[in-house]
Amino acid sequence: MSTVHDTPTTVENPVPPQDLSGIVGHRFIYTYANGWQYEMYVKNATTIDYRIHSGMVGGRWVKDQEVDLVRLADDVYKVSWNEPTGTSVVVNVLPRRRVLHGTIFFPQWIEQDGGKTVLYQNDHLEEMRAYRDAGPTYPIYVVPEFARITLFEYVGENDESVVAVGPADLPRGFADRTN
Ligand code: FER
Repeated sequence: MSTVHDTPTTVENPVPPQDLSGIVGHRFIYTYANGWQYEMYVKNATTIDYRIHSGMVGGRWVKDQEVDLVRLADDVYKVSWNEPTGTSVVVNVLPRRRVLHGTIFFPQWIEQDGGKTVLYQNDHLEEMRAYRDAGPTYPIYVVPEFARITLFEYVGENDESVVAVGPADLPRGFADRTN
């Protein structure tokens, strides 16, 4: 997490310094402007675990989702991925500012019946891919929202105990803890 200014980028080298230590190994909980509450654990530079505490698909949880994670600038990270359900997600995270912006791109079958994805996805991967392939996919339901990060903490990399149970099986008030 460099605090000095980065060297300007060029056409020949458009990639800014990729120090991901300000987000890798961290867990954060955030509430979108539409009221949906999410928790993300950046397990390592290519993998997240997450739980959805409330909202359209509240109760859903996922481990070992492969993502693309980059640092755009000081305190600005972007996480992008595509789910086995067909949903695509792009999340911009500004940890020190406690600002986050997510854009979720839901296929139409989830807008129509999101409950089919409210489960521990890892036990249903083939089922989710079958729903994805059956559709309907279009029109995509795009949900772009800002969120406030209410908890941001370092818990270490590759710790399978950080996200180990579903949202319903957490201690009462777990997602309300702030720092
Ligand atoms: C997020 C927005 C959406 C997020 C995950 C999703 C972990 C996943 C959506 C889905 O597949 O249902 O901020 O963070």
